[in-house]
Amino acid sequence: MLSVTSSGLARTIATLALASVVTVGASGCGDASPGGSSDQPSSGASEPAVPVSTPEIVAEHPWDASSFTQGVEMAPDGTLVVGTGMYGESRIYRTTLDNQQSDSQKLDSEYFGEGNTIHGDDVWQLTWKKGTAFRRDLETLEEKGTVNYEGEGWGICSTGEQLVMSNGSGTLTFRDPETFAPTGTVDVTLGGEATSQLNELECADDGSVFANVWQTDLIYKIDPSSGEVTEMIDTVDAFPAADRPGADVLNGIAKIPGTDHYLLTGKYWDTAYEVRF
Ligand SMILES: [Ca+2]
Repeated sequence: MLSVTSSGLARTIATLALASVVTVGASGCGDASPGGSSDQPSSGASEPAVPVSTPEIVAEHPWDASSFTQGVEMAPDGTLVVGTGMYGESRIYRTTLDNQQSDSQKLDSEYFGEGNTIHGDDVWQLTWKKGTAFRRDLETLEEKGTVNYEGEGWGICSTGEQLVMSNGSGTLTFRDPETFAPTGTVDVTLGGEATSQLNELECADDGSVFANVWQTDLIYKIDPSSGEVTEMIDTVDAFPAADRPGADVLNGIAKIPGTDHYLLTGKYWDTAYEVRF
């Protein structure tokens, strides 16, 4: 997870992923009306397909380019809770859309921070390989306790009733939001094929789960009851890698409550893009 991905590789992977599931391009879908998505691409006889859309950028916000962004979620008060990675640099902090930061809590150097989510008055923050999740107070982000889990921690979101967690594979794990105990799993599939490297997550109001796909410019919209990817959002043209030299991959998705907008950013990005899908 440490490698800095070249934009070329990301584009190639994204292109391959798209080519494998659609038979026509997504061009012409960029002007989709708010909340709308692209038309279903026509499908070949044996080619599975899901709709592909491109995000419409409605605003740009400053982002801390020193943040190896691993998780982003907007709190009810409109502030953002941001978790970052890298050994010795991992932390969690609160920020405004104007990048006014507060409540920064550093992780011990043995931990590589990963995704985070808000559930009630708690924030859950994952770590990559330690099998440790931090439970924090939403108001202060101070640690309230820890729990252990099996495997790696990548991304997490709360549906309000349960937690959904990724671990670098194509399988999502559901967890009890109070105890963090696993309650089930679902294998995520795209056109019937297995997926992998699901990363930062966001639980949407309609019950679907969005997932960044690590090392690509793609976001999957997932039906967590079936595991099926129902739509792909291709950001390659919206956020050209050439516009952010030195930055790493897309990794950060947060809904803006009360709107149909989402915030998208990435590792070492200096901008968070407010978009509609
Ligand atoms: Ca998120």
